[in-house]
Amino acid sequence: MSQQTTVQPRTRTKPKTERPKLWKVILLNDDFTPREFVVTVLKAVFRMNEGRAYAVMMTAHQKGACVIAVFTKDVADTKAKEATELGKSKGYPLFFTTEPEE
Ligand code: TYC
Repeated sequence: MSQQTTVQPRTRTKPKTERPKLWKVILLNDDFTPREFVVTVLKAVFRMNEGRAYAVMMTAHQKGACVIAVFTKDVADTKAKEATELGKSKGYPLFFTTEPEE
């Protein structure tokens, strides 16, 4: 008794997964928020150490804005909102915004 086996051509079953687009969180300068408060918010919300937080704050202070980090859209929006709210709760106009990476 002979057996026949048919070899099926391999077909791709694994769908290609697109990488989610990343979003930048950007810190904007203003004339009122105290420098030390900006540093505190960067440390609390973005888990930066003192040196990194100070450098980012000074870049925004001198250049008008500074990219802080990139995240998925949800995380970027949540962190930007949380950080902006911390300023608002103290009456400061501190503002964090988001934009998609190219
Ligand atoms: N420019 C503010 C001041 O001189 C400090 C500051 C820095 C505020 C960075 C916001 O994103 C900022 N007190």
